[in-house]
Amino acid sequence: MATLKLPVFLSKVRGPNATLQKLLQTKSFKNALHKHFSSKNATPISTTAFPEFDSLTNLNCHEDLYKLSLERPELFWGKLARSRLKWEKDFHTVQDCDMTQGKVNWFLDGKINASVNCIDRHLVKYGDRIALIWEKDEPGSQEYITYKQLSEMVNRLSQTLLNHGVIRGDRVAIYLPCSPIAVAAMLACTRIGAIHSVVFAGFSAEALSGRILDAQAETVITANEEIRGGKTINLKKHVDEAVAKSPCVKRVFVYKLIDREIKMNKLDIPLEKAMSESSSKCQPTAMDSNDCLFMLYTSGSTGKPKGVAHSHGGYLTYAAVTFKHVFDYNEGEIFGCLADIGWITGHSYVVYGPLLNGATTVLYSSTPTYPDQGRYWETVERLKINHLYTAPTALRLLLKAGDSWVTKYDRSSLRKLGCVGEPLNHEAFEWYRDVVGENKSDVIDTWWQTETGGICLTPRPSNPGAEILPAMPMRPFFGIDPVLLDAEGKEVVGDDATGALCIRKPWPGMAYTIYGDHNRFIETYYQPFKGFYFSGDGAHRHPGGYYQITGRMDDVLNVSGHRLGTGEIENVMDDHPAVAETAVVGFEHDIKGEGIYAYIILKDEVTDTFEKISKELRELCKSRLASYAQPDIIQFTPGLPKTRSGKIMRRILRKVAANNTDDLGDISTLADPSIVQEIINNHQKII
Ligand code: 6R9
Repeated sequence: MATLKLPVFLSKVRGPNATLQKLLQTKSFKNALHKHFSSKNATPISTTAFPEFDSLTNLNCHEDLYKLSLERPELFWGKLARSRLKWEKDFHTVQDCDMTQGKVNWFLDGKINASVNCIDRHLVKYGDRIALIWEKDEPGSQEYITYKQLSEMVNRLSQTLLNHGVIRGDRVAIYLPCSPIAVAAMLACTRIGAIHSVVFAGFSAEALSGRILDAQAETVITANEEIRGGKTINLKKHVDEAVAKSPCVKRVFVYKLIDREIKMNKLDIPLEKAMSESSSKCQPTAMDSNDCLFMLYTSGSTGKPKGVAHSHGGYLTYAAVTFKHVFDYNEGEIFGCLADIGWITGHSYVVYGPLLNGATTVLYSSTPTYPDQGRYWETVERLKINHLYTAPTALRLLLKAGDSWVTKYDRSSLRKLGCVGEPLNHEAFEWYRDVVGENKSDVIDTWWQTETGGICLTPRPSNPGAEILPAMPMRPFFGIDPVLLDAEGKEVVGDDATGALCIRKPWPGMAYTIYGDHNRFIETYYQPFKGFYFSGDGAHRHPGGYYQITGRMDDVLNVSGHRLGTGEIENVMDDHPAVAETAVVGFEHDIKGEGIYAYIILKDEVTDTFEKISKELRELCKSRLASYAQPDIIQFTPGLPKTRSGKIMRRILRKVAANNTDDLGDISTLADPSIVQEIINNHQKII
């Protein structure tokens, strides 16, 4: 077999990370570690959490069950898949995966339908239970949808799809905001075996048509308009533009989310009318466990977006089990994942995870700051949310607004505070825990990806008294065997190690291909480190075996031969009292190879001069990290170029830092493209 060339950025993974080591010497880390080691390490397993394993008498603690999940995956996942899901036909083999070839097959020969699992099987006992709470843009205008009502919507919609010629295996693009009709559209596809491809409704027409074309989708489901943050957004206009560039489209279902007439085109079908004319009963199609359930394009901050594809049995099992045990969800609780359904977080923890567990899930379709910065907390009080799951970027934004926005609302319903999407810095972690949660709720930093299907690292998977250390996802979920590898592909061992974060053993939530490009799937995830799934992230393993994400491997800087995670520098500067948010990139430096360029957003009320704050920031980096970790250039900016899912598009920051702004590439997926020009203008002032 030919030797494979490692991607260029992997050459940066070498040796222990000196900077991170220094960070570990800080007081807050030492205190946390001390607390951890002075407490009991093994934690008793909650016996009610896993009735499937009652008969196994040798399971005494969480660690025993984790060990079982790795050593006997057939037993572990086989039992859970059978007891947590309803199968039309039982599977004969739990898995047939080969990590050396990127071959993924789960629950072979099993037949299953996702909508039956999310809805039908709850109807007899829980038909009148609230399935969805639609938190609309105006506070107080929420709508409640029961499982019975959702069932009728899904049946009529799936029958509508069939009536108009959509068949099993067809790709259906869904361009809708987080709303009951969007959830119904996803589940209607699954009922008839069509593959949904949800495209975030904030994406441009160009981004939408790129995804429609890649999937060769013949059907689009959209709405006339939506209102978000008090502003009306004309979704149909984007769809019209996209469809004009996508000859594969044969039909466009248009739902009237806002009561206003719009111009209908030749391919358009009014969805309400079509649904009212369709039967309220639609026979579900039994799908093969390894048929495609959905595809979802990754954020596309680099290269052409990838249509990450998930299959039925594996994904559904993993979504159901992680939802229940990561958040320790109890029947009757209200789960408030504030992500949009356009992202994997919305798929797994707004739609599939909650509905598979018969939970009540919130569909949040406003912004974090509409009508003011208290919106999240007012929503928690009004809806009595028990589990809140959001992103660090939102937390940092709200932290900046001040505590009074939080404390004026009653948050006593909150039991778990989850977080996902990027590293949760210490300041945001502490604020979430102490101010939002009043020190009464667990803060759960969860690490996972579109490709992993569900949460892989999480502090407390049904593991009651387990210690939670600040700002890291810590422990692997059941069945997840994380490994750190160096540039040569050698495992970095020990409890104080840094490397490329890979996963050694198959787990049910893993994606099985990139739609239409299986080679790219293998090249991206399975070739960099033969025999392992490569996440693209770096991680540090702390004493106790706890994982902390150091950031994307492609965001690692090499300054004077020292490796520095941009996230590490950002974390330190985020702690400065005047700073709201930071982003660090590398730029070509004559002497050091790579220099550090820091973009800083200050809090609103700051009165100190830029000079004074710059000096303090450099001092902070020097004292907390190392002398070489001080930014060479600091640019104060009113905002950062963020994708609509809140990820900073560092590619743009790198180009501005390199003074190379002629070709910034596609910026249409940014939440606010105008910020780019402001950053360029400020940059010119700095030089
Ligand atoms: C679920 C989701 C995946 C990338 C991932 C990593 C970053 C996610 C994180 C985190 C640090 C966490 N990421 N969770 N980084 N700590 N808890 O976000 O999926 O949109 O595919 O992004 O997000 O870099 O590789 P996705």
